[in-house]
Formats: sequence, structure tokens, C-alpha cells
Amino acid sequence: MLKTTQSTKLAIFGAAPAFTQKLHVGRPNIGDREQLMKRINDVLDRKWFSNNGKYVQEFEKKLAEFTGAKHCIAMCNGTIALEIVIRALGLTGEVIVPSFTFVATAHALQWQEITPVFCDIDPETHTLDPAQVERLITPRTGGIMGVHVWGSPCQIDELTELAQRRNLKLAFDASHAVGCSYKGRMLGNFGEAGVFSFHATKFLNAFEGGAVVTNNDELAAKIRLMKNFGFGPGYDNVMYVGTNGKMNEMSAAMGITGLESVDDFIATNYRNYKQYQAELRNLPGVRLVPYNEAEKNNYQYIILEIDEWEAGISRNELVKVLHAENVLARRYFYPGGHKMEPYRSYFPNAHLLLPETEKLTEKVMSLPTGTGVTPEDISKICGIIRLAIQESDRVRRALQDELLATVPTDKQLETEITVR
Ligand code: T4K
Repeated sequence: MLKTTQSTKLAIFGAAPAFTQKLHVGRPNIGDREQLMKRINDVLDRKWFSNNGKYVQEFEKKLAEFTGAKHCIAMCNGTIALEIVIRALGLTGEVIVPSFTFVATAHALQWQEITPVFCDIDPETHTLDPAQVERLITPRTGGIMGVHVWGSPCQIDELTELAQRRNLKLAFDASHAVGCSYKGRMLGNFGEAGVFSFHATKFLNAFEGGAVVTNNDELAAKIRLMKNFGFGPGYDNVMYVGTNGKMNEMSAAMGITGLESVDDFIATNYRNYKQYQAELRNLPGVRLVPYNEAEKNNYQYIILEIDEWEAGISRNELVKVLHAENVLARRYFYPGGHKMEPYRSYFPNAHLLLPETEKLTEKVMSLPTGTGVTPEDISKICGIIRLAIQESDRVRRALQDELLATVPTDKQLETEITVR
């Protein structure tokens, strides 16, 4: 255990930052670089860059096998994949979504003039609370979009039962959930369809990319048309209104290469998770959000909940302490979709129905993990957190002083006014 007297070593007290270079959350996993370069060179040599090329087809096949889903349709990113699923399902009116998610989930609806109705979450799983979903159903409700936040599965059985009973479409934003399971079955397979993101920061990345997986033949066929301008087989054969959601060959090459290393990524993430768990154990006010180890997980997110009263400092203060040390912890998903535009203007009272979301967005933070982070880095990060909490009074005072130092003095204000 680090001694309290070492607190002078914190950067907010003037010491050198613990890390000379910035340590990011969301550093991309790369996999076997040699294999990747081989594939990239092959793409360049064959001069086939897009439009359902060899690597896209291979990626779709491998991802379908990996998830156990019947169909996989690769796309240029997760947001377009969400938009296309929403459209292909014929959703209209209102769709119930969590506010506690990346804003793309709501935007994919609003973009098509469908109203995202923000629903509160279960504070344990950080995913939709089915009882609250039911309360929000109106005659205008067309469907439910659950989000497997952090790869943690929604309460899928309850949501499925509810959707069937109320005759609603159910789909899942599984952007975080490649490689995760629910009752032993891979996420992506539930509801009408599941959407993955392969953004650079995701567990499996394709630089940028996304995919829809589904077991519904008709839906899959529709989505394939929609993501390619509505083109059917042969030349000049437009059968449907569509857009450009295609994945390119470079992205697919990256995706395939990453898929080959998935076990290594998981092993590293798991090792990191267990180390964080051990080193943050018994720290007052700090809860490392646990994974259900009975399921498959990608362990991609290290999520802390900070209880300000127990820890003596708030989540925001801890984030400031870490940033001063060059550890760029993030406040995902702050402040919640309902407090972002245009939603906060459309629904200024939404917070009244979102008490758990409101609480969570004030206490949750994400720490660096993945293949770019070493065990030594993690020890240092945990040491900083431990010190900050041991010395919470001093940390608080220092941050308040810093805040006061940014408030202009009367003299400065006077000068400013005279200059104007
Ligand atoms: N649904 C959910 C639940 C999602 O989380 C997302 C995406 C989507 C839907 C939409 O899928 P996509 O259309 O994106 O495929 C990032 C990502 O841009 C976004 O894809 C992701 N969610 C979201 C959770 O995180 P920011 O605003 O946090 O990105 P940024 O630039 O601050 O980067 C995050 C961290 O990653 C930084 O510490 C730097 C590091 N980073 C980032 C990039 C791009 C790298 O180290 N290398 C990189 O190349 O949104």
C-alpha cells in the first residue's frame, strides 16, 4: 500500500505527471501487423477497393461464423448500420432507447424523424430497465432499441417477452458487444437484428466499420439492398431506395486480421480487468463494474463508479487528477443523450423520468485498457486513484484553489473593462 505522505507526488500538487505520454482510453487493437500488411498490399495489387470485394465477403462469412448468426452484412460504420436496420424494420413514430448510450443510438432514429423516447436503466447492468420500458409504451411506439452497454447484455428475455406481448419490433445496438454472450448465445443474435461497430476504439476494429447480424432472411435481403443504393443482381437493376453503407476492402482486411487475434485481445483485456479488480479492491467509494464471468465477455471496458460521499472526491475530481497525470480517463456517457441537442430542447423534462441515468452519468468513468496498456501502467493508474482517495481533502482543496485561480480578480476585471 502506498503511504499517504507520497501524495505530494500527484501532478495536481506540482509533481511531474506519472506518464510522460498521454495514455488514452480506446487505443485500437491491431492484431498481426504482418498479416494486415499482406492483405492491404493484396488489395492494392488487385485494385479492388470496394463494392462487395473479396475481403468484405470473407469478413462477413467469418463474423457470421463467430457470432453463430445466419446473416452478416458489413457496413461502413455502426451508425449507418443502425439507420439501415431501423429503416428496414419499418420503424416509425416513437422508439424506446436508453439515454445512457453513445448519442449515435438516438441520432440514428432522429435522423429519420423517428422520436427517440429515452428510458431509464437498471443501475446494476447499466442497460434498459424493462419495467420502465413498458411504462413508456404509447400507441405511437413502433419498437424498442436496447443497447448492450460495455458488452453487458440487456435483460433480453424480459424485453423479448414485452416486445412480443405489445407487438413491438425489438432490435439491439450491440456496438460494444462483439464476442459477448447471453445465456451462452452470442450477442447480435437476439431481437430482429443486432448492430456492431468496428470503430477504431472498439474491441474489434476495422478502422471504421459496422455490421448487422440477423437470423431473418427477408430482413437480411432488404438490408443488403439498402446498403448498396438498392441495387439488385446484375447491372443497372435498382429495386429499392437505398444509400451507401458499404464497407471498403481495407476496413475488411483490418476486421479479418483482428478477428484472428480475438482470443489474444480477450486474454489481454481479461488480465487487465483482473489486475484493476485486485488493485482497486477495498478502496472506499470505488466500484469496478463487474463482468458476469459465467458468460463470454470481451472485457473491453474498465468502468468505475465513484461514490463521492464515500470516496471523498467526485468522479469529476478524480478525472481531473488522472488527466493531470496524463491518464485520459473518460466520462462515458456524459451527460446522457437527453441532455444533448437536439434532445434537451425537445424534451426539457426528460430527466424527471431518468433518475438512475442521471445518477450514473455523474459517477461513471472509463479507464485505459487493451493491448496498448501494460501491467506497470495499470499499477501506476491504481496507485494514483488510491492516493487521490487517501488524500481526498487535499485534492479537493487543490482543485478548488485551481478553480478560484481561474476566476478573475476585481483588479483584472477593472482592467478588462477599461480596455474595452
Ligand atoms: N452505438 C454505441 C453504443 C456506440 O458506442 C457507438 C460508437 C455507436 C453506436 C456508433 O458506432 P460508429 O458509427 O462509431 O461505428 C468514440 C467513437 O467515435 C465512437 O465510435 C464510439 N461509439 C464512442 C463510444 O467513442 P469519442 O467522441 O469518445 O471519440 P474520441 O475521438 O474522443 O476517441 C476516444 C478515445 O480513443 C480517445 O482517448 C483517443 C482514442 N483513439 C481514438 C481514435 C479515433 C485512438 O487511440 N485512436 C483512434 O484512432 O467517440
